[in-house]
Amino acid sequence: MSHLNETLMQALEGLVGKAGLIRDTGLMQSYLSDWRNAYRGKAAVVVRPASTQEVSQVVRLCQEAGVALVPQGGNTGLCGGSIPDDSGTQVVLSLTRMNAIRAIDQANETITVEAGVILQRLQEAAADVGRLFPLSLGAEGSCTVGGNLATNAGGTAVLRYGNMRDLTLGLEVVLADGRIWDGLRGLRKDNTGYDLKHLFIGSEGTLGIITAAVLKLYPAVRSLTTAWVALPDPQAAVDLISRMRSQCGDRLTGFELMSRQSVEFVLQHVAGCNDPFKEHHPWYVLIELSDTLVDAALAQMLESCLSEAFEQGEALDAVVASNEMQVAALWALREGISEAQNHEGPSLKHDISIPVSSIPAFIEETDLRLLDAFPDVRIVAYGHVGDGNLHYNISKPVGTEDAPFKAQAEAIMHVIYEATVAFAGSISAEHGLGQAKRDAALRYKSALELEMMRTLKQALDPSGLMNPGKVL
Ligand code: FAD
Ligand code: 2HG
Ligand code: ZN
Repeated sequence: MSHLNETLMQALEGLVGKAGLIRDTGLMQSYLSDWRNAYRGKAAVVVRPASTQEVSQVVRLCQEAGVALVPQGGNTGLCGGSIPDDSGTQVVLSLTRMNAIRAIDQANETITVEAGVILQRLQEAAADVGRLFPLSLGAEGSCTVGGNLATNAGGTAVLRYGNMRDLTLGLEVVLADGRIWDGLRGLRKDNTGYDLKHLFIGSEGTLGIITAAVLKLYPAVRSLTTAWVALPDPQAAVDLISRMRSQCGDRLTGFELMSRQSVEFVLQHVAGCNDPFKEHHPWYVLIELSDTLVDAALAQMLESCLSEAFEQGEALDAVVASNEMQVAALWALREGISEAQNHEGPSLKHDISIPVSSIPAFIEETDLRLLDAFPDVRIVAYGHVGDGNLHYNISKPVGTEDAPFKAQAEAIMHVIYEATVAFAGSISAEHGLGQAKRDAALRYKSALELEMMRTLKQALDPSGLMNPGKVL
């Protein structure tokens, strides 16, 4: 049963029409839990406006009624940021009907898109005009530009192109009081005071609703070389990426590290994936070199780096993909890890970042501490090593029940986050805080940083109705 007063419900329906309102509890379900089913809430209604004006009116109506809003895109976030609480009083504001590509300016190398555009569609629209939109992540078939912006998403191409913040020139935002801020400027230089767009990027829906963005385009990739390399340890990955960066420069566009355990899960659970090597190795990296030139001699460059790596003992074995199918097969081994880990029961996700140089020591020390305190848990460590970003995830010991493992989640997290902070790292590299890491952030961010964040929240959302309970 809905907890929203009928007058507000009627007003919302009058605004967005029947097609834009979901009241049926059954139809609402996919908006109320996340991809892993780790977070579940209730909502009074799901509203799906189709234009910025409609978003503005929805926000105004909810403000007047004192009703909280939870913005949602593709609902692929990993921290429960898009999931309402269990009061049943909140309104889920889904942006998925706002899915127009508004403009492409080829000379300015920009594309203007609405918040509900699926990332993959944005990549395709860029490709259609011979350009690249470089943000790339496993959920790209269902996550939206609004969610990418609100979480400042990273992914596998940050090494070369940066994260969503780096790819954004302008924003259109509906503020908490319903006013529309038109900041859709396609300027690479604009020093007219505070750069307001950066407040909303990474704010996880707690400061306003992002409705559209002007994003940067890059030249299309015309040559590509992809390799899967076995390594003895994480130090070899750090040495190899350093070698490759200095020899290949910007052509190094992907460098993903995976432990054997991570790959093992994919081989077990993701259909069609095969081990490229006969022997098991402790660590692997997936390397991608790309260039805008058709004939960029990438294969020779890779071969030269790898032969030095073999000489130095950094690499143990390597395969280079020789066609598109093989490239896809190697990426499937990497991108399948999240899904595969779901098949092994509840997973504890720790999306941490530390300086790249500290990765080997972090892994060695944290593995030891963790296994000392929690023998038999399975460490599923992988990530975007060039960004210093590890997904240091934990799966329960084989053959055990979920409940005792879940009861240890806090203590396990404590070991990992204490180590992260000891290595001058961050407890959230690319997934945000949502509801999952809010309390941890309160512990690990400085009092002054929290005070400045609260000041901004108070200034932009004085009644606290924008995604309450998330981030702060
Ligand atoms: P949602 O999950 O719907 O929302 C995420 C947050 O943004 C919520 O707080 C929500 O309230 C807010 N929000 C959504 N839309 C708006 C809006 N228009 N205005 C204001 N706030 C809004 N993330 C990475 O960074 N790198 C990865 O490599 C990566 N890989 C992933 C792989 C898989 C298999 C999965 C399931 C997720 C992965 N993610 C990754 C996490 C997730 O996909 C990204 O965070 C993505 O950017 C979220 O987009 P979304 O549209 O699904 O947002
Ligand atoms: C990735 O890099 C994503 O694959 C997901 O950021 C990480 O599921 C995870 O923990
Ligand atoms: Zn990631």
